[in-house]
Amino acid sequence: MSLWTYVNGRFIPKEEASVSVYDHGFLYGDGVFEGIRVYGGRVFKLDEHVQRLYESAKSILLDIPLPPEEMKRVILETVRRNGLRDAYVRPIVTRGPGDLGIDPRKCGTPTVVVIVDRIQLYPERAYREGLRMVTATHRKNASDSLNPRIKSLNYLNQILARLEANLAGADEALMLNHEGYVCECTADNVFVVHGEEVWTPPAHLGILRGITRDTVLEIAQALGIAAVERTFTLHDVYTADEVFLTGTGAEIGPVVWVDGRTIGSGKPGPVTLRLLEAYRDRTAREGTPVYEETPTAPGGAG
Ligand code: PXG
Repeated sequence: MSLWTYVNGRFIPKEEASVSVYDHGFLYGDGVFEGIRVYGGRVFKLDEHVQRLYESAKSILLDIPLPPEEMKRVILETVRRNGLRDAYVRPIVTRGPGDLGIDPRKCGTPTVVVIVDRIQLYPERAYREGLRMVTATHRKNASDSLNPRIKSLNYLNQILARLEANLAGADEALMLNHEGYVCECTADNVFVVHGEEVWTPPAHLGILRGITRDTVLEIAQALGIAAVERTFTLHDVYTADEVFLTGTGAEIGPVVWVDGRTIGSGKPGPVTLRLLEAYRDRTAREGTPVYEETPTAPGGAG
């Protein structure tokens, strides 16, 4: 059975869902998006993702033509139509169709799309054995050029870094800012463990403030693990006891190798695994219900 995609108020089979080639999202990457997970029939961190979507849009002066509460209803309805209990949701809002010039005043109505599908960011092996990562030569976009806090459709910066990882045969790329401080990976935030402490770069360095990152900081606090936002360099990555990355798709991914250096024991570490277990526990229990609270959902398992 085909999946249904929401496009500007209508539900369309995935294969037929499309937007105009004059859409400025397509022509110029002029738009914003989110990546959300559904676990066991509940949308995890729906409010946080919708809030970030509207903040990204506000920052680029893009008026989303429906209020946030309506967007939440559309997201829930799109998941429901697909009958999935475990899924990945991708809301996208673009400047809409315009002419071939870049002037956004030529764009009439923003395009609103919600895709529901599945995603696997890293192979299963990566979670058992850990990820291998290289530092990209491409630095993060500077905050005063294209602020990485905006989750925009302009992902070339991250894609160029990801290509470097692919060329090196690695699973991920680590990105630094222009001062050489560690920022994040191509679609994930990064954490290092040093002794009793867990560090992650502060948002003002020029990163996307990940919702998984915030959840992990919260979980660490609840578990009595000292987790702090801190500026650090590659040296602190190479000498860490553990390194892991966080993201909606990846959840918590252990990193065991960076630029030829083995991290800690070379295996996923105890702090990473403790946090991952607690994270999975939350995703299994929390979230906004998609369906009436019945034991089985229409359409079967996701
Ligand atoms: N940094 C960047 C640059 C990102 O694009 C994250 C960090 C993690 O944020 P969240 O809120 O997901 O914890 C992202 C997330 C996915 C996926 O499925 C994520 C992103 C883009 C494409 C897919 O995890 N961005």
